[in-house]
Amino acid sequence: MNPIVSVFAASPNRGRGLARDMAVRWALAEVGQDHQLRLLSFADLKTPEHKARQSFGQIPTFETDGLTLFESGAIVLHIAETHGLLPVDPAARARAIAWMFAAVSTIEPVIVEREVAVLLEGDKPWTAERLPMLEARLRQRLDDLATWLGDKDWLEGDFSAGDIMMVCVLHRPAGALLMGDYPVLAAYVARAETRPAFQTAFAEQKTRSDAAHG
Ligand SMILES: N[C@@H](CCC(=O)N[C@@H](CS)C(=O)NCC(=O)O)C(=O)O
Repeated sequence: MNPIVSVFAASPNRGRGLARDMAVRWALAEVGQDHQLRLLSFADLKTPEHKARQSFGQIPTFETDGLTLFESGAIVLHIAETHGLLPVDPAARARAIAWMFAAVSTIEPVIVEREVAVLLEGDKPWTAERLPMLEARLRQRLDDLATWLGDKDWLEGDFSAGDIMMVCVLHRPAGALLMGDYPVLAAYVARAETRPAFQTAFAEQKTRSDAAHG
C-alpha cells in the first residue's frame, strides 16, 4: 500500500509550503515513493478519529502498513531510514540525524517564537520590548548555522534528511525574512529549492491550495 499523508484540505498559508507536511512530501518525492493524501479541515483535525492518529489533532500524519506515525521529523526520519536518505557510514548517519534534531529543537523554536510574537501577540504591550531580544536570539542561531555551513553544499556530506528538515524550518516567515542578511543560508535554501523533489512537493501543495481557495 502507498503511504497516506494527512494534510490541510485548504492550507491556511495558501500553499506557500509552510505546513509541516511539506517536509514529509519532499522526503517521499526524494525517494520516489508515491503516496495518497488524506485531506482534512480544521474541524476534522480535532475529531477522535484523527486524534487517534495524532494525539494533538494536527497534521501531518503518515500511515503505512501497520504503522501510523506523527511528528514531521519522526516521519521524515522513518522515510529516510527505510529508503536511504541518510548516509550509510554510521558516524555520518548519526550526525545527519543530529541535524534533523537541530532543525526542530534548536533553530525552529527561535523562529516560531518570533513569529508568535508578531502574529499572535503583536497587540500586547510587551511585544515591542521583546522583539529585539527575540530577533537577537534568532540571529545568533543563524550566524552559527551559517558559520557551520561555510562553503559546504549540505549540512553533513551529501544531501540528507537533515537538509530537508533544516530548509523547511528556514522557510518559515521569520527565517525567510532574514535570509537577505545571510547569503550562505540563502544560497543553501536556494540550492535545496532547485531539487526536483522539492519542486514536486511544493507544486503539489500549491495546486491543492489554489483549488481549495479558488
Ligand atoms: N511538531 C509537529 C507540529 C505539527 C503542527 O504544528 N501542525 C500544524 C500545521 S503546520 C497544525 O496541524 N495546526 C493545526 C492545529 O494545531 O490545530 C510536527 O512537526 O509534526
